[in-house]
Amino acid sequence: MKIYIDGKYFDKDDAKISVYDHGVLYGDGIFEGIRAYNGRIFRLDDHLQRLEESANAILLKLPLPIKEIEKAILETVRLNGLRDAYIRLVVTRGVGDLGLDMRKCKDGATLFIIADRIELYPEEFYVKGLTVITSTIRQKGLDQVTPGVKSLNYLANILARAEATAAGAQEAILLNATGHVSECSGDNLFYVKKGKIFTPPTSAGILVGVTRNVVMELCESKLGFKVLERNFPRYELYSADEVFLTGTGAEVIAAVKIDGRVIGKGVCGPMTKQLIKHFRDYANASGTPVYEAVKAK
Ligand code: PXG
Repeated sequence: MKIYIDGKYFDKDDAKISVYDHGVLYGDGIFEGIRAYNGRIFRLDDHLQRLEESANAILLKLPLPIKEIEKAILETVRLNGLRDAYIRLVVTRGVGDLGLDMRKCKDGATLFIIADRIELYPEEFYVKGLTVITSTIRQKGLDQVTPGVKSLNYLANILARAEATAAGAQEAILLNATGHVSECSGDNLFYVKKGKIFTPPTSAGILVGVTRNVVMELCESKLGFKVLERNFPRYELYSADEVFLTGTGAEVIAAVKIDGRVIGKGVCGPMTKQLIKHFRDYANASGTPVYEAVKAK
C-alpha cells in the first residue's frame, strides 16, 4: 500500500509523521472519510468543500489548493490500484513545539491520504438492521467547536461507540445539551413515521453528512418521500415505523432496536430498503472517475 504524505508516497510501514505534529499532540486538525465505488470517487466535491469549510473554521491554511488536493487523492487511489476504496484524508496543523500556540507550526499543515478497502458492516446487517443505544455522552454544544467541523477530536464519539460495544450494540446516539437527538458516533440519523421522514437539523449539532445530503436528495427527487428537519427527543425514535442511519462507512442502514425497544417490525423496513437500493445504484453510477482521467490526458 502507498500512502501520500506531503507530496511523497510511502509504504505503510514507513508512512510516519512527527510526534511534534499538533495533530498528534492535540488532535489539532481535520479529516474526511471518502468512498470510491466502481472506479469513481463518490461526491468528491462535497467532501472537498467540507474540508475547506472545516479548515476555515479552525484557522487552518490548507497546504495545497483544493484542485491539487483532489489530484493527490486521485493519484493515491490509482497508485493502489483500487476501484472500491475508503479514502482517509487528514490535514493536521503540522509540526510545532509542545505549546498550544499555532504560530509555532511554522512549516504549515501536514496532509496525508490513505486509500484502503473497508466494509464497515457485514451484508447481513443491511437486511437485519443494527442495534443502537443512547450514549451517556452528550454532543458538543454549538458554542464549542461545532460538530459541523470534522475535526481530529473524536474522543467523545469513540467513547460513545465503546458504550455501544459494551452493551452489545453497533452504534450509539448522542443527545445534545437540550436532550434532543443529534446524530450517532459516526453516522447521521433519520426516522420514518406515517410515510414522512424526519432528521435533526444542523442546529441540533450534527456533522452535515455527505451521505445525509445525498439521501435527502434521493428522497425528494427520486422517491417522492418528504424529509422534515426538526428537533425531537429519543422517545420519537422508539415509536417510529423505521429508523435508519447514514454515513460514508455505513452508507444507509436500518436501526431496529434502540435502548432495548424494538423499532417498527424489528427488521429493515420498506422505505429504508428502497433507500438502500437507490443509494447503492446511485453510488455505483456516479462520481469523479479515477482512471479515465489519466487516459484522457
Ligand atoms: N456524523 C459523524 C459524527 C461522523 O463522523 C457522519 C455523521 C456521516 O457523514 P458522511 O459525510 O460520511 O455521510 C460521520 C462520518 C467509522 C467512521 O469508522 C465514520 C465516520 C467518520 C470516520 C470514521 O465508522 N463518519
